[in-house]
Parts: sequence; C-alpha cells; structure tokens
Amino acid sequence: MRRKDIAIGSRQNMLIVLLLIAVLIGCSDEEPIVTSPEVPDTEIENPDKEAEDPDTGTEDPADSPSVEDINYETKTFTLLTLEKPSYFASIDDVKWNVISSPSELFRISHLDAQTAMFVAANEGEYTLKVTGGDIEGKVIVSVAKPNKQPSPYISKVFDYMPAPGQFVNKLPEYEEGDTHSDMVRKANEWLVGKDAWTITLGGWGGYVVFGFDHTIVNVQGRRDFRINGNAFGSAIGRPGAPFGGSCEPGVIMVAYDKNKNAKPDDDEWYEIKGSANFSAESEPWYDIALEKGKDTQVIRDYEMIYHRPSSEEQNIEAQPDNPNSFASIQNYIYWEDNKNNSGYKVKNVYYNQSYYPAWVEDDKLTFNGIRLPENGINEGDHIPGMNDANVYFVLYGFRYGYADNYPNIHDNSAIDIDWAIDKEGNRVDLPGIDFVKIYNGVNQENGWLGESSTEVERGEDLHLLGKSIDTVFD
Ligand SMILES: [Ca+2]
Ligand SMILES: [Ca+2]
Ligand SMILES: [Ca+2]
Ligand SMILES: [Ca+2]
Repeated sequence: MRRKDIAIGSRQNMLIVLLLIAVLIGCSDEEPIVTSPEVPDTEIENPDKEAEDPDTGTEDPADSPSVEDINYETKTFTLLTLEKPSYFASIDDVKWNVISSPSELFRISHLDAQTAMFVAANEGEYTLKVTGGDIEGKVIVSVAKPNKQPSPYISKVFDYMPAPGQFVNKLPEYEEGDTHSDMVRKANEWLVGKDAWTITLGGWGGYVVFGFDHTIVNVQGRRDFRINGNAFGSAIGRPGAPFGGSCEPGVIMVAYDKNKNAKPDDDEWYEIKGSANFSAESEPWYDIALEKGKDTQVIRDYEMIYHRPSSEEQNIEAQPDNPNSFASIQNYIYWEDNKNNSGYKVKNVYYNQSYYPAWVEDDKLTFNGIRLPENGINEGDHIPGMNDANVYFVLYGFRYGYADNYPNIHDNSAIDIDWAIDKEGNRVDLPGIDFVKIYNGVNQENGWLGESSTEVERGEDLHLLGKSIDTVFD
C-alpha cells in the first residue's frame, strides 16, 4: 500500500515519506528494518554485482567497511548455492551464520566454506550474516512456495535388483518375458506415493534405488525421513530381552543431486551410519548373539556371488507343519563371498517359485556392501517329551539407522540425514537429500522363517508430514 502510494506520488511526496521513515526509524528502540524503496527486493539472483556507490557508512562501526545486502530468491525444498560475495574477492576465510529464520525447518550447510548451501521447508525471509576479514555482510534469502506442492512420498524408482530370496519374483510379481526395466517399472508402480505396496530385496546385497520430487531438508537435531518396512516385535523371547521379532535391517545410502541432472550418480552417494555399521558391540543383544555362536562381525567390504540354481525340483520330503523339515531343496542356491566362505540358500516348502530373479540372464549375481552381524537367535524352547523341537527365530533390532528394522510407527525407524558419512567414514554436512538406496545388510538363514530379507514399502519426508522426531548420536 505504502509502496504503491510512493510510486504514484510526486517527487515531493516521496521526499516527505522518506523523511517520515527516517524519523520513525530514528525514534524506534528496535533494530531498524531497512526497507529502502530504491532497492526492490526482486532484482536479486546475481549476487556478483559490484556494490555500486557504497553508502556513506556513517552508521557502521568505524573499522568495518560497509557492503550492500545481497538478496536471493528461491523456492521451498530447493537447494540454493550461496556464492562467496564479490566484496570478499581477496578473502578466503568466509563464515556464514543465520541471524533470523521464520521456521526451524531449514538447513544451511558448509558454514565455514566460501560457498554455502541452503534449503528450507517453509517460505519466508531468512537473514544470514556472512563474515570475512573485517567485512560483515547481510544475505537475505526470500523463500517462496513452489508452483506445485511436493509429495511427501517416494516419487520415482531408479533401479531394483533383489538378491535371491523366498519372495523374489513375487514381490513384485515377475511375468513371463519381463526384463530388468519391466521389473524396475513394477517396483516404481508399487513404491511410489502414499499407497505403496511391499517389495522384497531378497538376500544380502539386494537393493532398490528411488527418489523424491524435492529435496528432503536435513533439519538440525531432527530425523528427516523414514522408509517403511514390515518389521515387528515379538512377545516370544527371553525375559527382559531387548527389542526383537522380525528386524531385517536394510543399509541406507543417501544422495543429493549435486550435478542437478535429476538422477543419482555414483559420486553423489553417502552412507547413513547406522548403529552397527562399524561394530555391533553396542547393540543390546550383542552378548546373547556371541553366546549363541553367531557371527557378530561387521564386514565393511563384503562381496557375495549367488549362482543360478541347477534345479527347481523339490528333492526332500518336506512337511509344512514340522519346524525341522521345512526345506524342499537343501543345497539350492550356491553362494560364495570374498572372505573364503560359501554355502547354499535353502528352498522352503512354503514358497515354490524360483528364488533366483527370473529376468536375469547371467548365471551369477554379484553384490557389494556392508555385511551386518547375525541378529537372528533361535529362542524356541525344546521341551523333551512335549515337542521334538520348538524352533522360533527372533531377529533382534539394531538401535537405529536402518530400514525394516523397527516398526514404522517407532521413532527408531526414522533417519537423520546428519548420520551420513563419506567413504573415509567422516561425517558430512549435507543440506538435504534427493535419493535413497536401500540394500539388505544381513546374510542369514532363520530356519522355517527363511532368509533375512529386507522389505521396503512407503517412503516419507517427515518434515512435509509435520512429524518432529529428535535425533540420537552415540
Ligand atoms: Ca536432520
Ligand atoms: Ca521384513
Ligand atoms: Ca545427479
Ligand atoms: Ca523379509
């Protein structure tokens, strides 16, 4: 209103208004809000423009050179690169700080770098301070709503390749003639949106890669996203046992679209450091697993090769009701790893389709990644005279940082992007992420339950869904 009056008024009126503003600012105790009508806040975008005609600078501290404010305009959920201001031409040591923000749901990354990155979930005006040498400048980022409201859920599946497992070729369903790209399309149809269906990643190493239609903001101190699975807790187990049931942890990788080509590239991935990515010794069930003779090592450079089965024909008399004779083919899918181990995946009486991905033409499949320790312990009681053997594997839960490891409604299934580390294991300061990869982290057979196989369902941006979950760090 006021601005419009100025625009249509005479030069004289304008002078009077300017004087009035000056008087008002002079009378106020508060920090002056600079709304100079000569600098419309829309001209922005190019922060490199030389400060034309520096102000007289009378209000600045004597030894701090005056510089013009820099303005940026951006949209919510969009990564913005904040370039080093041109007035720091010869200064390398630049620091960024947030002075005020209309919401907590934003991130500015690389605060000590010449170039910072900014992304916000809510619109409004974010005011930053940037310092270098004895110069201090102000950067104002105006964040507007995007033209289209982003989806809180997965928007696109880029790749899907399960390792052999009992739900492979079923979740999603393989049909005669399907190729790899047909199966990726099916995984896309099953995972995208709110009403997603469960897909299987099969045995260790099997993976899915997907993305969101916006950047999920890495809010400081909070978990940012969640990838649903079908983990559940079981009442069966030893007294006072830690959380366990069906916990089939999928290792999580994240990426943001550094080169802005709308897809994840090999050099864009970071690892979410789940609670056992380096060692399982802090897991609450570690001692139980050790005592039961489980393989509790974490192998960070693991590789497994699965071979196509020579036959799909049942060769054992299997009984669905007998927990000790569930196998229909004992030596079914031969596997070997890069640590001189080998073995066979078992085919069970409950699922008769091939467990080897039917669209794959190669006779072997190779996967790479972190191999987590064995978390499945037989907690069934053998009561002589009552039962031959009561077999019930409880798959204990890892503390945090995985998919399909804690129930979807539990805080421990939510992921903080600040858990991300680089290839050297150093924490990284990511502004947010666009892409997620999940692969099954456990190579384990659990009796009649079958192999540990991560399931993946709906993905959620927690901030877009209005969920606030505090983070944890070891
Ligand atoms: Ca966060
Ligand atoms: Ca599961
Ligand atoms: Ca990219
Ligand atoms: Ca499973």
